[in-house]
Amino acid sequence: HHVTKATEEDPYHSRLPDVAEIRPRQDPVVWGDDSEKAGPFSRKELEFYKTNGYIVVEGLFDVHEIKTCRERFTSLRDTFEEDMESNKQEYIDTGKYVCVSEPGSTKIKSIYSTHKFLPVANQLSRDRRIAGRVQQILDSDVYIHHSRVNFQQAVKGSGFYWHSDFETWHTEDGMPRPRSMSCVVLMANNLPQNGALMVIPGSHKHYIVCKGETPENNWLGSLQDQYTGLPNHQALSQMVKEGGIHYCTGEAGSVIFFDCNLLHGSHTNISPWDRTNIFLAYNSVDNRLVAPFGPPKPRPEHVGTRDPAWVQPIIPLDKPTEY
Ligand code: 6CS
Ligand code: FE
Repeated sequence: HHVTKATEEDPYHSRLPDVAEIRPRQDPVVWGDDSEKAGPFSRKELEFYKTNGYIVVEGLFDVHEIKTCRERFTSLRDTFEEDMESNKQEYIDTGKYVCVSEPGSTKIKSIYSTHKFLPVANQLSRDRRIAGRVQQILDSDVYIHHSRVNFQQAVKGSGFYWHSDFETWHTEDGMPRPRSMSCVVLMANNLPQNGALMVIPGSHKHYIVCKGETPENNWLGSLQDQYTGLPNHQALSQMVKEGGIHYCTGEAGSVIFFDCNLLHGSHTNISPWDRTNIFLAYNSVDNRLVAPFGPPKPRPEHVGTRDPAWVQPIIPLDKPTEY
């Protein structure tokens, strides 16, 4: 009976041994008072975001800015890839960056925490074109929950199965409410052919309680390939029946903004074109992490920051100097 009690107290409780269900979302998507919303997003764009759970803004960054950022990211990747290959590792923690390979390979899938140590990434995370829009949607000051450069490399990129980020962030990181969102800055053209992000429009209005307890130290493997906290076939069918599946395609320089509880995924990149993106997860300062709602031990700093220095409000940057 402890199990029933936990779900009643926590509207977003997930990963019990025997509960799989779809619950209504208990919180807003666009926060604050609609009538007073001024900012970079128009009313119409906010309405689209509220209904669909995502929006793509084309050409938010120009080609020169993106080229500079992409070169920095790929040279960082190439440095670590040499280490991965020579040491036959699938995981590198330098004390600053954390690099994760594709499952069963030494090709780099993601590099975490670039916003903390790489100047271009730090400025991107604070750029007003992004941070101003995030503040508008979340109606508060914000900080970065985690960041990663996702390399969906040509031929080798493996993608991710359908999931809600918030399901993991709530259960494993102790994020109280879905007052959080992500921005994906496209560093290469994203096409269906090279594994563009897929979303299920409208799915963010439902909370899918996933069956199955979280294994110990789940986080490590889950960054390569997620097996826990996944919607079952029935939930997936229902969400797709209601909202369909949309490819968030766009040219380099476009930005995808999406709600933390939107179901999304991507498939294998067997094309000859790299798909390089930076993923920035923002959280409201009024929604900082507490103890995890699932397993007792929270995930490490690079996936859910608790460092007092990094949970401070971002001050939007108007004139980036690094790109
Ligand atoms: O680990 C995270 O925080 C994010 N990444 C994955 C693969 N799943 C959960 C969440 O989206
Ligand atoms: Fe995700």
